[in-house]
Amino acid sequence: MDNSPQSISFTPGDVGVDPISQGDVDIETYSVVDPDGSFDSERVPDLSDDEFRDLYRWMLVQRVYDDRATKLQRRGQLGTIASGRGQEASIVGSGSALSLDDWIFPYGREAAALLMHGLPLRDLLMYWRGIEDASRMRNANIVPMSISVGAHVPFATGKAWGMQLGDEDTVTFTNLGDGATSTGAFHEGMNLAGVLGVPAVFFCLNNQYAISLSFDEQTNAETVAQKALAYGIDSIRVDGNDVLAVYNAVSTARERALEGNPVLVEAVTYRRGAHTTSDDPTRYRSDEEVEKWKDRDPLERYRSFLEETGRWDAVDEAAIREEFGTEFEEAVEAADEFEERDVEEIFEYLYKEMPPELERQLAGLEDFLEERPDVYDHIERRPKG
Ligand SMILES: Cc1ncc(C[n+]2csc(CCOP(=O)(O)OP(=O)(O)O)c2C)c(N)n1
Ligand SMILES: [Mg+2]
Repeated sequence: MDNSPQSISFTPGDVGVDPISQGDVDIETYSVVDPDGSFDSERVPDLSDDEFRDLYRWMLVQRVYDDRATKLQRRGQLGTIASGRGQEASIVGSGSALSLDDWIFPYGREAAALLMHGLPLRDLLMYWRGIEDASRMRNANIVPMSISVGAHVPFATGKAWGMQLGDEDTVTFTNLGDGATSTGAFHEGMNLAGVLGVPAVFFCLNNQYAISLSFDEQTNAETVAQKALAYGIDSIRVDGNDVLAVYNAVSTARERALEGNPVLVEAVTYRRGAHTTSDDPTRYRSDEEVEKWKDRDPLERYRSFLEETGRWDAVDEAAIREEFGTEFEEAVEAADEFEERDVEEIFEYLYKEMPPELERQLAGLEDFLEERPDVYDHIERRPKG
């Protein structure tokens, strides 16, 4: 028998089947106020003068918070801090489009949104001091921050499922970064949200970097928004430096989510500062790039809108800075007064009752500290409340 391979007469090649590619989907980036300050009056939301001014106030609060918290970290009084500089419009536009009854799943940069939903400033500072107790997120419908990138997305879907089953008139609102959209958890959570039609809004602050990895290096997708379509979820791509556009986008997404259509919102923005205080961004991006985005500053753009519409004169920028500065100092003092905790506290929060494996680890730590009291001294010197 002849064992030689059968000759194949087919000629592989392009026979004219048209694949669908990402370029076939036209994704608009929604905006209201352009970088040059001109705006589309038909898209301006129906807010009172005070509400328009409040959006500015909260953006300024975010900026002052970032500056002051960064200084506090430099003085050794915070463990680290993830600044929202450059992303104020995304943070404030989204936070103000939510109801206080909604549940926020935060990821770390959205200080102003958490404060406007009731989180005490003291607790936010204590969180960045590494005080576990602050993760209780007192006084607010906010879950602990997801430091594990993207891991909160399935939980947000699950919580939204509970809201759906309980016939509640609320949504879950998840803040996540562009990097999070490359994790498995993001895709699982989105898929399930689509299948169940839960009241969930996923808000991606596409700030162009996941630490040092640029958006282009991280994904071949041209947008984050398109990722939703694979799961039968609607999406909105919005200029994340335009506070009114973000407000409109998230308001719309929220309404749709309440009707059983989860929505992914991609806010296109830029992380102007370092990833956290432990990062040096000059090692991986150019000054020109940073300058380009400085020209798209969200506060300046919104200020020009307020000027143009006759609302700026009643904004007292110095008073806002001073008032929040005082609040910040009081919050630091209150954090300093928080009862000191032992390092063993880190074992106490995961389970209601400590399981044997954690008990074993805790005993190991205690033995180690007994042998090496010098290490305990080092731990004692860490900043805390
Ligand atoms: C599961 C997981 N992998 C890696 C890290 C380390 N890490 C912390 S933040 C970060 C990048 C996050 O980027 P992005 O989601 O774009 O959010 P951004 O910080 O830019 O706002 C990484 C990789 C982590 N915390 N969790
Ligand atoms: Mg990012």
